[in-house]
Amino acid sequence: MRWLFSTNHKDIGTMYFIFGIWSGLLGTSMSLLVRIELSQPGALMGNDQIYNVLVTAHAFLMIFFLVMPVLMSGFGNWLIPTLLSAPDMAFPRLNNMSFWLLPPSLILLTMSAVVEGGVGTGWTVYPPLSNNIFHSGPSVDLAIFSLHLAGVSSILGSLNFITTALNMRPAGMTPERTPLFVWSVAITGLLLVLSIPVLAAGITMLLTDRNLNTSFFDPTGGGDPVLFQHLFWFFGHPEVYILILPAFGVISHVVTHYTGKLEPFGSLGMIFAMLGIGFLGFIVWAHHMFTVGLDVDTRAYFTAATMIIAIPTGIKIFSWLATLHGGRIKFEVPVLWALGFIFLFTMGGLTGIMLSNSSLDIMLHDTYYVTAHFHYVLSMGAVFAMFGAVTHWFPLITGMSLHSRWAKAQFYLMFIGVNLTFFPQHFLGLSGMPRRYSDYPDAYTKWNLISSVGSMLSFVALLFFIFLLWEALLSQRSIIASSHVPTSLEWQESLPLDFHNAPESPTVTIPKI
Ligand code: HAS
Ligand code: CU
Repeated sequence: MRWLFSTNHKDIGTMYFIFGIWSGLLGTSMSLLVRIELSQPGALMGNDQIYNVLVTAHAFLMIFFLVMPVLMSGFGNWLIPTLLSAPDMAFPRLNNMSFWLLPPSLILLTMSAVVEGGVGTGWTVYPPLSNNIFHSGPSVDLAIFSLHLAGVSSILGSLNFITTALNMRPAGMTPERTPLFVWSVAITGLLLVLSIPVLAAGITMLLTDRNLNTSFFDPTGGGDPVLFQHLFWFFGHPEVYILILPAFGVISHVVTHYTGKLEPFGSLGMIFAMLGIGFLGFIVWAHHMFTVGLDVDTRAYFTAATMIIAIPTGIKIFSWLATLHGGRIKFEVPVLWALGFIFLFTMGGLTGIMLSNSSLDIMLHDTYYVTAHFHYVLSMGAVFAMFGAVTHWFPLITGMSLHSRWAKAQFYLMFIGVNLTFFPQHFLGLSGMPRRYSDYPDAYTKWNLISSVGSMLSFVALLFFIFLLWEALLSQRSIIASSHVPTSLEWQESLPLDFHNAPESPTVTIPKI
């Protein structure tokens, strides 16, 4: 059991993976219950609070306990020291502590769902629904403490990644030569350090409103519930870029690797694009609040500022396409995930641009159109990148390789499943079906049924993927025969011995993994 206390970046990365897989499965089971409830009109659970608790826990689990731990912390831990050829993270013991703050946070979250009525507020925890009148009992308090712990974990992890990226680069690896995944995680860390404290403030004020008779968000005491929305979304919007930036880093590496190119197209432009997305992410938050009664000038500003994000994001998309262009593409399974990512993330991005129009958003807000938008950028963006990363770096991490043909079949199954699930939700949203309800008029039945069937298909694909991981570990297929991704040990041994003390030299090679 000593590895539990390990300060080694690979051990800690692996612990994040195991943790993320576990909470991802829990989150998936909740999404399936949601889709079963919605597969036909009428009540299945017969309890709307339970339905809302499932929706809330699903979002928290997927965001804070699957995508962030796996994509940022898991792959960040495995790859960043390796890409920098550094011996470990800058603060190895802090690294272990960042991880170990998460299990208690997850325990608090699961407790919040099972004690008393559970948290049925949605992941946005808006008061007045989340105050002690509409959510009496300890559930919301437990969820707040869970977020506090996860927040501390994220801040400490971010400081570690930022410091490692700044200080542990080998001589000669100038910032613009630093690999894009390292940049993406460092920028994500910066976003977290700047945004989490604002969430912490908001939920702490909610905690005191609930328990200590303050009235920050209570108009009868001179407070304002809209203040909570501002605090939440000042965190919440950067958070969505926190989920997608490490995915961007992964996609850059995957498309470069399998096109046989030495570096991605427009590497410097991509660095600035990510910095631009990170900065703009902080000045667009009220596009989530167009219906609260913002004046028309404020709405015009937030619409315009939001649309500008299409430019740096477009730079990313077109740089990946340019990297693929003219390359000898080796169609292994990670490329399929990357191509799927580029196509479907762009679709999700375009519906985001639609939603950024405040006039349209007043109609579309809180409908399934929003649900479709964010699942395209998350389930087919962040999660596709995660699959891309797992399939690409599986040999590096385990020394074994996945069954290539079956893995391709698994991709196509998942691709069909998620599109079947989420594409119809655009139609439901455009015809006015609100999100976060457990029932709907008969007119919405067809697309809901198709969506539910899609979710079952995705679940089968997920089980297939777990089988693939198991099969690969069992098969002991050597990576030498079937893949050209070196293990990290091989990679480190292939470095020149004096790499760390090399004089500043423009010819230093960027590790290409
Ligand atoms: Fe979003 C709601 C707008 C990106 C996640 N988003 C959400 C929610 C989540 C989420 C989770 O303005 C729901 C939160 C909740 O629970 O309520 N989003 C955008 C915009 C972008 C965007 C403009 N979102 C993301 C990413 C996410 C994410 C990335 C996570 C991974 N989003 C919104 C808005 C809402 C919203 C509104 C609130 C809706 C409501 O009512 O609640 C952009 O970053 C997307 C940029 C990407 C592209 C594609 C590639 C660019 C190319 C360049 C050319 C394109 C141009 C545009 C010039 C644009 C290829 C042309 C325009 C056309 C329409 C053709
Ligand atoms: Cu946003």
